[in-house]
This record gives sequence, C-alpha cells and structure tokens, in this order.
Amino acid sequence: MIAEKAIVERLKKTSQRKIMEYKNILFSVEEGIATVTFNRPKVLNAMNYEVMSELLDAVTVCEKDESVRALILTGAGEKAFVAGADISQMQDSSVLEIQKMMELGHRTLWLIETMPKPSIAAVNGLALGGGTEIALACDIRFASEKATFGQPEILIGIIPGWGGTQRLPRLVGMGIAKEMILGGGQITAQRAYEIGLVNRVCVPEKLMEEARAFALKLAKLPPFALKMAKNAMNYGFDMSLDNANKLEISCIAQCFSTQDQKEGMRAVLEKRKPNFLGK
Ligand code: DAK
Repeated sequence: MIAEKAIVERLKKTSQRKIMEYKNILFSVEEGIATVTFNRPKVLNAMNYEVMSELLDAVTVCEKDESVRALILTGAGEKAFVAGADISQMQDSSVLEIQKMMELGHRTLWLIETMPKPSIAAVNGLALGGGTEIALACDIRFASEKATFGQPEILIGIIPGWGGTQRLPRLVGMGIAKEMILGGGQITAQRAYEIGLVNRVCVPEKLMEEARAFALKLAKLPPFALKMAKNAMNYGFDMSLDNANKLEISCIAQCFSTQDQKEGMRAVLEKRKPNFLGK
C-alpha cells in the first residue's frame, strides 16, 4: 500500500494535468486519460531497453493511480508510431541480453493488456515489428490513414519477440498472421481495418481527437465493470467455451458488489443519466 502511494505521488501536478518526466517518452494525465507518447522521432521512435523501462514505469503508474481511467499510446512526429525494436542496440546483443529485453517487453505488454483500465493505440504512422506488437497489446487500435503495419523481423533474421506470433493470429486469424509474419511485408491502415487489426481509420489531423473522445467516453464508465469485461474476454479467450462461460458468470456476479451497478440500473429506471462514482 505504501509502495503504491509512493508510485502515485510521483506524478507532478500542474494546473490542468499531471505529468511525469522521462527521457524517451512524454507522459501526462488529463481528465482521467493518461497519454504516453513515444518520443524519439529521429529514429522513428524505435524501442530500446531504456524506452521499454520507461513505458513499464508509466503503465505501472496508470495501473495504480485511481485518477487514471484510460490510457492512450501514440508516437511523436509525423512519420512513425514505433518503427520496431532499436536495431542498433539489438544487433550485437548476446542471447542473455536479448532474453532480458524480451522479458521486459513481455512484462510491459502483458500489463497493458491485462490491467483493469482500457487502452487505445493511436497509430499515427509506421508501426513495424515491436510497434505493431505494442498496438496489439492495447485493447483498441485507431490508425491514421497514413499508418502502416508490419512484422518485418524475418527480413532481418529474427522473429517477432514481443508477442506478435501469439497476439496477431488471435486477432486476425492464422492465415493472415502467417502471411504477415512469414512474408515480412507491410500493410496499409485500410487493409489493417479490413482484416480487423484496427478498429477505426482516421484522417491524420483527427486521430488524437477521435482517440481522446473515445478514451473520455471510457473514462466515464464504471471502472469495475470495465475491469470485469476485460478479465472475462482476456482470460476466457484461451479457455474452453464451457469454462469461459463460467468465468463470465463469476465476473458479472462480482459487478453486483458495486455501487455503480446499483446506480446504473436505478438511472435507467428513473430515466436519467447515471452518475458513476467508481465504487
Ligand atoms: N531501429 C533503429 N533505428 C531505426 C529503426 C529501428 N528499428 N528504424 C528506423 N531507424 C532510424 C534509421 O536508422 C534512421 O536513422 P539515421 O540514419 O537518420 O541516423 C532514422 O531512423 C530514419 O529512418 P530511415 O532514414 O531509414 O527512414 P526511411 O523513411 O527511409 O525508412 C523504414 C523507414 C521504417 C522503412 C526503415 O527505417 C526501416 O526499415 N527500419 C527498420 C524497420 C524494422 O525492421 N523494424 C523492425 C525491427 S525488428 C525481441 C523483441 C522485440 C523484437 C524482436 C525480438 N526479443 C527481445 C527477442 C522486435 C523486433 C523488431 O521490432
């Protein structure tokens, strides 16, 4: 509990929003929405160990801080969301160093995927390799018309290492995932939409506006129900249908322990908007 308080207190308050300073990412919280911006535009926001550590730290704050109700991930600059893992750091890495990097990446993306709060990837440009894998770990993906997606690792003698071989087939089906991962090609935002890799394609100028509007909508919904909906889908997906249905029963039943469930149902009967308190 003390450790959690210490994590949350690191967020500095300015007049409108809370911020935390990092070297490679920008991080702010406003109106319940945390935004992480990958900020190494000179190398197309490529991810090295340091960037991934900062991302893990920021996501941990999002998970612990009750004022954070939704998370948006995006990239700085016009060209890239994230152009993958930093090849200059990776090229001479030992097996042990790569294993450490892989574990850090998996830990971070697992936290994004399973934390109780919803996340949106606002993919503003190139999302290659690790970039596509970060987007895959988010709950929802919005893409600029200019975005491109791909798993080009095979072209440099490796394979996806942050969950791409697992999350991509689960999202778009094995056939298309194999085409992307074995062939190493890139696809447009429109194609990504057609195969179900992204939820929405936006004109570039409206991408953040649309991501924020959706995040704001999520931020106003009852947080415990959001958590239970994520749990039922995330953990039920790999179970038998029978067991997954039992998990769903347990998740919906737990919602009845919240004041927000009472408020939501009362508001419908009283024909008014609900006032959810997150309790
Ligand atoms: N790493 C480091 N630098 C990168 C980079 C990257 N992934 N991508 C781009 N850059 C740098 C370029 O070197 C260049 O730097 P300067 O020459 O200006 O110093 C700058 O960003 C601008 O890039 P370009 O000049 O190349 O720009 P272009 O528009 O001409 O080309 C491009 C854009 C994205 C097509 C090209 O840069 C490119 O092919 N980049 C590499 C993309 C790529 O292959 N990404 C996937 C990386 S593999 C694992 C964990 C994770 C992963 C694997 C294993 N384990 C821990 C096991 C994931 C792997 C990957 O993500």
